[in-house]
Order: sequence, then C-alpha cells, then structure tokens
Amino acid sequence: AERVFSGVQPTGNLHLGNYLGAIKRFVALQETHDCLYCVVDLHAITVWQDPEELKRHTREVTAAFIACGIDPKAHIVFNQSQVSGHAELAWIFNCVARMGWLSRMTQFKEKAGKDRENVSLGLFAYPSLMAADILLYRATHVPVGEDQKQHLELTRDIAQKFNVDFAASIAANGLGDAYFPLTEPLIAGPATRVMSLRDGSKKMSKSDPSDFSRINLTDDADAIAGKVRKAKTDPEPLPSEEAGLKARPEADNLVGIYAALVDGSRQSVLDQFGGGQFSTFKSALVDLAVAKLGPIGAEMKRLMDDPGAIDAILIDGADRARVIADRTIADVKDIVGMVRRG
Ligand code: AQP
Repeated sequence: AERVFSGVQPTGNLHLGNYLGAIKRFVALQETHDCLYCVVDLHAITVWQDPEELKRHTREVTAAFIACGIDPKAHIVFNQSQVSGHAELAWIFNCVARMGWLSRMTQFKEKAGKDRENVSLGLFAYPSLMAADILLYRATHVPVGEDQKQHLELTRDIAQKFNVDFAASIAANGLGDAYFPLTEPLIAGPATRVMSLRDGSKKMSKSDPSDFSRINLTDDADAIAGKVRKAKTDPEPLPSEEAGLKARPEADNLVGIYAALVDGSRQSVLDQFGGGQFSTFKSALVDLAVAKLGPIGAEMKRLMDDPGAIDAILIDGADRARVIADRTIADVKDIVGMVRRG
C-alpha cells in the first residue's frame, strides 16, 4: 500500500504557507493513502526552544492538524519523541549519510549563517533525522513545500546507499532486494512556496520577526484584513494572462494564495480579476481568507482549551505508530548486524 508521512515542527506561528504547502494537502491525501502526520519535536530542538513553549506548540500543531480536517482515528497523528525509533534510525543513518552530502544542504547553510561554530550538531544532522522519520514507516510519498525538496532528495540518497551497502544482508535476512523505498516528494499545486507578504523574494516563515509578513492560522478577521491590505504590491493592475505575473513576485504570490484557497489555478483567478485594480482583488482575498481560515482558527482555540484531550490523541497515535516503527527497527538491526532480543 502507498503510505504517506509528513511532519510539521512545533515552533509556533503556524502560517498560511504551512497550511497551503503542507497541511491542506495532508487532509486531501487521507482519501487515498494511509497517512502518518507527525509533530516533529526532535527537529524543533535543533534550535533553542523554551520547554513550556515547546509543549504548547506541540499541542497547537496537533490542534491545527485536527482543525484542518485530519482524522486521527482513521490515520495516525503523533509527536516524534514518543516513538524512539526515530532517534534510533537517525543514528544509523548518520553512519550512512556522508558529511559532504549534508554540507550541501541549503537550509543548513541559511539557518547556520556565518556562525557555523556555534550551531548545534543536531541542526547539521537534521536531514538525516528527517530521512529516518520517513523511512521508519517506509513511506512512499511525502507531501511538503518546495523548501523541503532537497531534503527529500537526500532521503532517497540515504535509502539508496543503505540498500546497496547492505544488499547482501538484506537478501540473507529474507527481506527482498531493497529494504527502503525511494520516497517520492509530493510538491504540487499553486502554493508550494508561499512568499512573505512584505517581501516577494522571501518565503513566508514562522521565524520572520515581522508578524505582517505572514497570515497565522490563529489570526482573526481583523488581523487578516489588515495584513492583506498592507501586503506589498506594485502599482500595475492584475494581468489577464499568467505570463504577466512573471517578474511581479508580490502579485504572483497573492494570486497563488487565492488560487490555492479555492483549489483553482492562477489562470482561473486572473480570468476573474485580470485587468482590475489590486484593491478589488485584495478585498476578495480578505473575504476568502477569512472564510477559509476563520473556522480553522476558532476550532484550534477550542481544542487548545482541553490539552488533556490533545495529549490523549498523541499517545494513541504514538502507540499505533510504534507498531510499524518497531518492525522496521528490528529489521534494520538484523540487516546491520546488531544482536537483539528475538
Ligand atoms: N512559505 C511556505 N510555503 C509553502 N510551504 C511551506 N512550508 C513552510 N513554509 C512554507 C511547509 O510547511 C511544512 C512544515 O514546515 P516546518 O514545520 O518544517 O517549518 P519550516 O519549513 O521551517 O517553516 P518556516 O515557517 O519556514 O519556519 P522557519 O521560519 O523556522 O524556517 C513543510 O512541508 C514546509 O515545506
């Protein structure tokens, strides 16, 4: 069966980019796949997290998953640290992945900046842990935003090298020709890379110091209206053809957001608004965003009032994830040559 895995870090400020690039697509995949959706707290601590905030943000991402329409009974919703196999497999992958591969990761280069001596070792090893998240469940498909493409390629490289390095042992253990699948990224739709509302050259991001750069899932109607109205644009009216959005990153971004929210294409949005003033389009975008995000934010707040119920969902999800994970860890130990209890 085709299995989907994806994760979101509990680092606060969940935004429209996380929703359109990831969570909205997680919801859609439930119809056709067995899905595991993970709150990746082990990833979050690669940079400093306040312990109380980490707990709150973990519950908040869980609430967002459910408020957006993920069904934690039909699928699996859990937090990463409750399934120890993630850390175990990540260690083995640290011994498969090469320093050179990880050194080329653009996210590490951006996040580490100039101060490489002082970032955590975990930040460097982040993509190896991500490969472990996915391959622990031998997931075949991973829905992510465009920014994760390079990490998904690394996941394939790790799977491939493991399969080749241990080919003889995989066969000797009766586990076939290749143990890990070469996972396919699912990066599609009009909003794989939602940009900052203040700067069309930067991606919308949780860590942007300006709250006006992003629409948060918990923003109320006034906040959404204010942010969209203030969003940077150029003085030209909207074009009638998609080609006219080239070299107009801010206009392209807003049209892409609108298209993603209505499950349409950029061209269908331009068919409706092309030639018109930006202000008209922005008003329509405010109404649409409020209609789509308002109920999600309200439901998140309602769910957050009962942290015990959220924790129960995570515990149940982790129990079910562990059944799959334990099987993989046992196989991998046999493949690598680790003595284990039968
Ligand atoms: N701007 C975006 N457009 C489309 N998809 C996005 N994603 C993130 N930003 C955008 C996707 O959301 C999923 C979860 O992301 P994450 O929790 O790993 O966080 P991130 O990618 O680190 O998100 P941020 O907001 O950019 O955080 P900071 O500021 O810490 O770097 C992923 O599938 C991601 O692709």
